[in-house]
Amino acid sequence: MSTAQKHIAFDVENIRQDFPILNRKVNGKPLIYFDNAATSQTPQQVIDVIVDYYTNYNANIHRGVHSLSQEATDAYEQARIKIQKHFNAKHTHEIIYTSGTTHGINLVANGFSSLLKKGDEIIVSALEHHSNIVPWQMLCERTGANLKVIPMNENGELILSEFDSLLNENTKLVFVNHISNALGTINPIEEIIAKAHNVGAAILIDGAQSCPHIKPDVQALDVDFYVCSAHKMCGPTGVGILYGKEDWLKKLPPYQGGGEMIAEVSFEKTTYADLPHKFEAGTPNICGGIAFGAAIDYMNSIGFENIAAYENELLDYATEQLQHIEGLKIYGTAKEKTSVISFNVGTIHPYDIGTILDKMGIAVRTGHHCAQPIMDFYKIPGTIRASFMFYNTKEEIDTFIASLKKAILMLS
Ligand code: C6P
Repeated sequence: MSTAQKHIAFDVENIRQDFPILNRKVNGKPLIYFDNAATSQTPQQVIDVIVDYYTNYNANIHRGVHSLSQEATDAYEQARIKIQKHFNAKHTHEIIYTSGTTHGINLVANGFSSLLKKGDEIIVSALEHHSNIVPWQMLCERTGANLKVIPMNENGELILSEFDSLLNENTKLVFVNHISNALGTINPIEEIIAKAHNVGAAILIDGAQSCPHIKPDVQALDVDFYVCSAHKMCGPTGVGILYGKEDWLKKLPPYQGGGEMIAEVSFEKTTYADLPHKFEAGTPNICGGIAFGAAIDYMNSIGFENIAAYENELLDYATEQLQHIEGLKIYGTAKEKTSVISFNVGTIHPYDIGTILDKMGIAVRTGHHCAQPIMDFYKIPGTIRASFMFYNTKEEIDTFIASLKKAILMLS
């Protein structure tokens, strides 16, 4: 399909009708929502699934013989199959429901406590969110393993030649995000995964920012663990998944103990349930899991290729206009980038610009974006971050640019 055809197929005005929140006003102005990297908005199709669940078949799962419990169990497990297909996992039981990316990373980090010893090495990247740094630091404290960091360059790209020199036979684990939340850099994860495997290390990819834009094929990537959150891809908060290769999930001990994750319990001995339930203690976010399946259906109905092509247009359009604003500096100019733009204007504090933009109905994120090492690299306290999804428009970008110019005038 040519780019022109793709563009015609992408009817953004029609798509926007699916998102009721886009009709609301904020501070008397039509909402322009450019904080999609923090959380995406929810289409009516997903809201309907949530309402249907609580209206018609709310029940606990895997526990009751009654009809409501069976309906809820079926819907929850059907959603798991949908998610498996979306990520192209080999087995349904390789999809573990979590409360989100942070939970998935902590589950794996905790599991490796019994597999690492003093002197082992784990490698993280300079581009990580705190969720993909702190759990590994805690793991190092527990085990005596050492944490090493793949450095980044001024454009916000990882320096892969430095990664090569960090890898050795002591490297046991590597963790990298697919896309940086603070800069939008798309990391070359195929290469990173292959390099990690060359020295026998396992690799976890944090897909929190990639899953809204890219459809990952975990088998083709040959990745060991991949994590994401539903709320960044048109689903609800409080649910996500950990994909893990079957062999690794079998090797890792359970994360939490409780109901649902056991085979048999006595005071003498407890045996654990098979995958995936071994990692799913307690009553899960049942409605969230079902709605996550609906969100994946929704995004696939638009098509990830269409989404990426359209969002790239928005990225180029906004970048071009921002570059013409005097004193404005964009952080993160990687060749491979998604629709996230982090910037500052002169010495104006990002928070001040964010506050004025909010008064004009425009939602952006300001601050360190839970990625303080990136801010330290650039020697700044934070940035203003505008992040676009497929339901945003060029007209919204025009309004944003005009409003930003007004804010700069007010603060200069
Ligand atoms: N980033 C942002 O505004 P949770 O909170 O568990 O759903 O996702 C954590 C997380 C992990 N990794 C990356 C790359 C992320 O971007 C995030 C969440 C949001 O950038 C909220 S801090």
